[in-house]
Amino acid sequence: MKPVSLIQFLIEERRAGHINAELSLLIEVVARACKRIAVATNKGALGGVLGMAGSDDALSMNIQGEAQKKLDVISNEILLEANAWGGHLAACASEEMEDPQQIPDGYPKGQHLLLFDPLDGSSNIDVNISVGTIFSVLRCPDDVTEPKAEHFLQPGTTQLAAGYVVYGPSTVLVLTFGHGTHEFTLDREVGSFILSRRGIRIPEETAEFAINMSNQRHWEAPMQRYVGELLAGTTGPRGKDFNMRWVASMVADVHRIVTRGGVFFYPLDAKIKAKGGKLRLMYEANPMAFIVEQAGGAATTGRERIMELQPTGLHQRVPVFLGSKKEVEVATHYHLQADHLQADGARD
Ligand code: FBP
Repeated sequence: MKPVSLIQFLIEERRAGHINAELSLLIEVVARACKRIAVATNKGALGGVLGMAGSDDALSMNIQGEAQKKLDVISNEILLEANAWGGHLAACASEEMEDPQQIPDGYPKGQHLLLFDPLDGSSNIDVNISVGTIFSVLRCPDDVTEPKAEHFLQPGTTQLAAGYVVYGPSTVLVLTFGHGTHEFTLDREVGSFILSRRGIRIPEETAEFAINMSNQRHWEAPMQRYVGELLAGTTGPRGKDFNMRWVASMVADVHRIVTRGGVFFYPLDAKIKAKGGKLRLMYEANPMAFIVEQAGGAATTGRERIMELQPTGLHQRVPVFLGSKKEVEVATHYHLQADHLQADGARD
């Protein structure tokens, strides 16, 4: 079969009326920026891109209060620069910046808002484990010329596009416009993303789960129960054995699920309760939920569908349960059931 490049695929999506020319250009620009990030990550120590940003006595901190890695800053700058002049954006927002970035004066503005986590899985950069970029695209409200944070606070169901790129043994882009989820692999010789899987389906059943087990004692009771049953395997109520994986790069853990099924959890726990969760709604949970749902999977907070949440803050954090539908439903059911029993108990 003749290889289909990302550009060709975008033209097909435009002809099908799924996207307009401006959104097509936006995706092209983001994909090109991610190719530059792939080159930087691939260079590793030889490119002087490993380690912390800032100096030993003055580490550079991001809005999340996290010490930034050099590649966090480099990736953020590459994406900002690439998206400044194309005329397809009204503004963009990043995990690494407190407020939205306006389009510099002198450049044309577009109808779209772009949100991104420029380099997900930062804790794995220096140990050569897969990291990635995650992005989400929204429409800018018509009468807004200088978008503020509040203009980005739209539910995940209003996303026009979402995607991630994994910088691993190969560089892979996974994308949805709401008409299925598709995978492209970077052909390094040609320098183009080539369609490698169209219309991905995540199996509803799975025997593989991903969670940071070291947080177990901090989990809520329904999460303890759910994971306890997975670990009990054939000796427990689930009657089958489950295997565990945890890369600690959300993009890599989600890409494994998009590739062969599985379920991923970053639940609420006593340590992060005050923050509302670990992962960010606008540029981690919402785009991944859109991608997974379009591939036949499910994504909840353990209680609600992630994509129906009304965002309250640009850097808001939420619990994340996503992947093979059956397991997300079981884990979510255990949480809702426990809430009902607690409510009943409170009433009695
Ligand atoms: P960032 O690296 O973008 O801050 O993302 C957070 C993240 O690294 C996710 O990619 C990953 O799933 C999770 O945190 C790992 O958490 P932990 O360190 O608790 O295992």
